[in-house]
Amino acid sequence: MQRNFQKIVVMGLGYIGLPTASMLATKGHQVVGVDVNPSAVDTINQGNIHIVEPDLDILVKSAVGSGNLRASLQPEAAEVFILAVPTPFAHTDENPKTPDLSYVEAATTAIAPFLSLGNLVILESTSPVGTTELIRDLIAELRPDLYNKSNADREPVYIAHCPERVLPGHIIRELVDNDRIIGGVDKASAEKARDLYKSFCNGGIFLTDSKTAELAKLVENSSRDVNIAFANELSVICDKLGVNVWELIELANKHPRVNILQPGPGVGGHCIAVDPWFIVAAAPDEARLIRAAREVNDAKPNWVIDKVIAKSERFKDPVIGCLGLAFKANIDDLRESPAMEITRKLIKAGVGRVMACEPNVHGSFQEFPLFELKEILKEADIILLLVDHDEFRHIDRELLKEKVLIDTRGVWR
Ligand code: SAJ
Repeated sequence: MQRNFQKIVVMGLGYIGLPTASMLATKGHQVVGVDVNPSAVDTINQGNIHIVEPDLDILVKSAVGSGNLRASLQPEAAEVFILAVPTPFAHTDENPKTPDLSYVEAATTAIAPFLSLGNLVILESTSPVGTTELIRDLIAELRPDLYNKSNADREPVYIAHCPERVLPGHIIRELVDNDRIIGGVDKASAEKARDLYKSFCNGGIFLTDSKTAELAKLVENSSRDVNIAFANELSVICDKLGVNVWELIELANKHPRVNILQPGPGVGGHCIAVDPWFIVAAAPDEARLIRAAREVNDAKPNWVIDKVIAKSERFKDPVIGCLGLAFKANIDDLRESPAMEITRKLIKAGVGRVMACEPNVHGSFQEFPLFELKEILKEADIILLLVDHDEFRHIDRELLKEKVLIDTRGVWR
């Protein structure tokens, strides 16, 4: 039977926090979602969303409409606290690829005054090994009263890591269906967190310690990164040898034990392009393959740019149409996007007139002008397909006949 927690505070209402908070609310929990962005808080309280993700609008509307979800700028007392805040790079001078835990620390500091014995604190953010223990230590430092010897026979503050695993574009389904790993700073913490996830998760729930859970998440994304790097390396080799990489991969994948992923313009997003570096930062001499894969994937945008420059040479005043800016198909997320990097660098290089199009970005976009697809199809000499959005898959091939095509996603193979 489902145990109802008295109140759940979710810190961070982004791509993970908002779906999780809404899902918990639709399962009958009282949820307060907290974010530092006042406009996001207002939007959510009106039952609307500030990010693009299929079906999230319906979920948020229903969660807010039921009265079980409300958004706020401030945390408050609750039984459960879920931290779903960003863990980006620190961008220090000596090492630009070290993890920045300042958002995790700020969220922990913000909830600390509201914590009571018996509360459960869950870290969902993808984090370097040791972060959950760091949260425990920070809480102990900020709230020594909770760790008094006189509390020895009372319930402790439970602390666990339950790394998010959902795929942008399929978040709502994966939130329910995916298996989850929960790592506690002790066994009781992991068990307590399991009760919460059981209330909405149909997948298996597997308990371990917090460090193993942290590394498991980093390893999942690194495994995908290494596999994409293999595909990207193949695309460069194939280009040199005059072989169609898309056909090659399709044929190689007919082998029962081969499953090569797809090449692209590089690897983007705030996860796969970031998380492997957390392993490299922790074990720089040992993580050789993981680092090499990152380097292969990070080199791909410049390789694409060189291709565009080479193709531009035959035009006096080339017009280059860049199709897509998001980091992958059918989403609006521009974070760490290779398509953005390529477009930006092409503009800076002054190769020609660059016309970019991103159908999922609505409203203001300051950095450079955006164009409608049909304008680009009319004016561009070179069409550079950077993201396999549905809109681009359905382009009438007749309209492309006279163009130079550079297809980084194999849509027009
Ligand atoms: N990509 C390729 N070729 C492929 C697959 C992906 O070039 O064959 C590129 C995409 O275009 C994109 C990047 O890789 O630029 C990452 O896209 P993705 O769809 O592989 O992954 P994300 O970043 O959207 O989500 C990943 C997922 N992790 C894994 O699949 C192991 C997701 O389950 C995680 O929850 C998410 O990272 C996260 O938040 O950590």
